[in-house]
Amino acid sequence: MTALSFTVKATEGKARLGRIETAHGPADTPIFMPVGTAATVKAMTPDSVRATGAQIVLGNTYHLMLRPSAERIARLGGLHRFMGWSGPILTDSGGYQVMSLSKLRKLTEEGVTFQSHIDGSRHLLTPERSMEIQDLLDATITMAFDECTPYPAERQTVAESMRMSMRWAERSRAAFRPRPGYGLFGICQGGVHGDLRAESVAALTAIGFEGYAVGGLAVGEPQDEMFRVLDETCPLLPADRPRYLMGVGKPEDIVGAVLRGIDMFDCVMPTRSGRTAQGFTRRGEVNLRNARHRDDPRPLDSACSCPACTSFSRAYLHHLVRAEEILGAMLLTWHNIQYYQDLMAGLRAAIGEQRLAAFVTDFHTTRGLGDI
Ligand code: PRF
Ligand code: ZN
Repeated sequence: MTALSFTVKATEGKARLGRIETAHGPADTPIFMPVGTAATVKAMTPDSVRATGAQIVLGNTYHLMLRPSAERIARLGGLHRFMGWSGPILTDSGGYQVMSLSKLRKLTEEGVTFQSHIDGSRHLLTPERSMEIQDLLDATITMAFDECTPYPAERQTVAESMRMSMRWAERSRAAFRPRPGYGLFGICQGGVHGDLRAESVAALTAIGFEGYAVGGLAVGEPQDEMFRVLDETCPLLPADRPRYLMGVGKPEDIVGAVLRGIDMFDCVMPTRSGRTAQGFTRRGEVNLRNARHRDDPRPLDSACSCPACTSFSRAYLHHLVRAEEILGAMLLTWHNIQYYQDLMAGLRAAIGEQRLAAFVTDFHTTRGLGDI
């Protein structure tokens, strides 16, 4: 076995049904990967994450290097054993989280120096150190070290940032230790500029990666801008490698991106909003804190098979949220991840049966009806 492999099983338009085979098992695409930043998908046990149908979870270089450290996790047998998740793990490379979370950061050609948001300690993250950390964590899928260009930005700033990320991509490839069933993904940058995106894809494909991510999107640009960038970028990416849209997104963003040829997604939305009383349903999002739920004996989403929906009422979930009971966050997180996994399973089945267009029409129609 060489690096992880990817097979496209069916297509409909630009959408693809595929399978990634890795050292830690398979993953069916289009896939949504729950975020497990600090070696835990917040409020979920690994068994419950698995029960939703999730096949890959995310980890973060930035958080884990600061606490409990990559070296400690390596001594304890790697991230899979440490967090009790035996399936594939994808780790982000750290640069994005440094820019959004740390204080006093300084970016140079070498990498980024920053102060921890936890204790103020100083650290250096370079492409080489990021590869070393992700190797110590035993990440199934390692992400190249990049800079997520802020939005909006001057075209010249976007171009220079993208070109540095491409030099970092080359250093990431050189420092990555290949292993059977593992892989390194490059990350395309270039903001909302089609020609810069094309230059970035050319640089990445010349280096060669097991998969290709589209970074630098979902950073505040309108949805139609994001979709236009995907329209222009996806056709340039190698057809035989998985494509990952980083940090996306809302259900309608995911559906639109699958239609444009994206295979992989991650987002804090289902987990984070589960802790702030937001529940995703087939008829749109509902806030369980709202008083309209307090006497409602019906399930959150009657089409959902999760414990929150099969064992409890909206009134009970409302009560848990209002009383700030931990179970409220647990049940809503479970439900939201289940919703995202059901959406992905629906998309995969539809592509496999060549009825994606009808599936997408129904998806938008049902959401348009609104709750109740
Ligand atoms: N780069 C990396 N991680 C990311 C992004 C990126 O551009 C984004 C952009 N939405 C989310 N996470 N390395
Ligand atoms: Zn549910």
